[in-house]
Amino acid sequence: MEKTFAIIKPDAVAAGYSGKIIDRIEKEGFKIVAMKKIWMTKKMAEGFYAVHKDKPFFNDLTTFMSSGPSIVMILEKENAIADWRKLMGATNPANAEEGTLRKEFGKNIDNNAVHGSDAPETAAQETRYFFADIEMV
Ligand code: RTP
Ligand code: MG
Repeated sequence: MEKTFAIIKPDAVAAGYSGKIIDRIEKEGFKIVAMKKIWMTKKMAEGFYAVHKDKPFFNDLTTFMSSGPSIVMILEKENAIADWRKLMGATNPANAEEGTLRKEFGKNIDNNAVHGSDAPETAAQETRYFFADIEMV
């Protein structure tokens, strides 16, 4: 079984989509190993997305991620990393396939509803960034 790290981003939480997204996660066969609602500081968001620090969208991205509560989760399933990215859909909801979360709940490339780790190393690193061992059940 593989684990991945996921976020329901501030736009989706504010719009009241958390329940619908969590329902979909369970229906698609992911087990929620850990979950909590947090309000990231700008500094936490900057650390989380440090890989993008030189990109032109870095300031907007980290301002958005610290603009309100989000829900962070650890999801478990066979092939969890790739399958969660597939369920999320393309980064830009305009290009996301029918049936994906970003197609259904994303507004635009900046407000795209969900995050998912892109590789085993980032999944492990992002998990440690937000969760202590005792929170992983
Ligand atoms: P995420 O990390 O949030 O799951 O999204 P992703 O892997 O699909 O996309 P990534 O390249 O890691 O970008 C992180 C977030 O930055 C915003 N972005 N804006 N304006 C742009 O060209 C642009 N490119 C990326 C998106 O909100 C994306 O989710
Ligand atoms: Mg990414």
